[in-house]
Amino acid sequence: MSDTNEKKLIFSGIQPTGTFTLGNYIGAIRNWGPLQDEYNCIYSIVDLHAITVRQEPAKLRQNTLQAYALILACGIDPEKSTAFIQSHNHNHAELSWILSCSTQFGELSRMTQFKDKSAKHADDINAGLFTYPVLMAADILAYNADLVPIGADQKQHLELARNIAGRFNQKYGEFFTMPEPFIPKTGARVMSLQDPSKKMSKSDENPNACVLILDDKDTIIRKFKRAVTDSEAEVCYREGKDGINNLMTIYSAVTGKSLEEITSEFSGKGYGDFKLAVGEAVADHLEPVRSKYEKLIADKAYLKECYTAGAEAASKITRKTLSKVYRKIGFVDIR
Ligand code: ATP
Ligand code: LTN
Repeated sequence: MSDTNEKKLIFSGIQPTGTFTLGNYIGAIRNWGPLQDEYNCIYSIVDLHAITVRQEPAKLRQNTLQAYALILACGIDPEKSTAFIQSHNHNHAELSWILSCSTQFGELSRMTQFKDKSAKHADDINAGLFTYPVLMAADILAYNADLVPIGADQKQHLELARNIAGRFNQKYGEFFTMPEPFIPKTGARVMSLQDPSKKMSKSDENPNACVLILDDKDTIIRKFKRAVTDSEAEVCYREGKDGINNLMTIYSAVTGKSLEEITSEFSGKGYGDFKLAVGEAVADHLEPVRSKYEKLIADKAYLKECYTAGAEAASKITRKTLSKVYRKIGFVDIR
């Protein structure tokens, strides 16, 4: 048996709904690259998910290419991993239909992301927004993924994917692998810089609430300087200090320093010094990503070559899954 077959399989996805935030980066994508040697990794730009909220077609196309270039800039090596655009592999949508017949209306109604997004897009509570977690389950189960690297906000969706897999296995016999979440210890939930009780999100209307990974150094420093904190002047991680806790988490994630080390580094110093240090550390950390991105986005032919090969490799795996699923369900074989 080849080495490749012994490795566990990882799948994750990210929506092309805008430039990635520092939250997406720390909570998800930056963890993807280091997994490539130890696991078989499959990463997708999930454009089918993105259209659950209204998208302007030209902008979606641009965001999808940008997102693809960004994951490569963040360290995904298309020679080591399979990196593709979700709509290029039709098997995801097909399996999603099958799995929706093993999903209960009640369990979808309990999804907090559905509640949040339907409150935010009250004029367009479409069926796709409701069934979104079934498509996410299909993304994962189509590859029989063992591990799914995600931020903490996606844990509920992953639990649902496990329930759907379990129900299918119970009905038709053991088939799908039970996927496990892979959530980072530091930075699993990066909060908004303007309202630290809310998660940092690409779709936030307030541009000062989130740092984008393509923001330049001055912009990053300015956003951190304006970050909402408390009226004390003590840099320490404590309940009730959500703003400072968030900045400490971010600083720890980009410098590797522990919370204790950060507390002693800034003891006797004010929030101004601390915010500036966080801004500088984040900007320096993101600089190589930004310059790699600039090169990649200028080379559309290379990107096309990568996502075409990625889609072929991905489809090859999922075609097999789907034909086994069809047989299990009792569909008539055409061959
Ligand atoms: P949108 O605002 O369009 O809903 P989003 O910013 O929430 O998008 P997604 O594409 O839904 O981003 O998420 C991609 C990955 O980033 C997921 O694994 C998700 O858990 C992670 N993630 C998103 N926001 C954060 C955050 N604030 N902190 C940590 N991880 C996050
Ligand atoms: N639902 C996720 C994005 C996503 C995903 C996936 C993540 C779609 N399919 C499969 C991991 C595995 C989100 O909104 N962040």
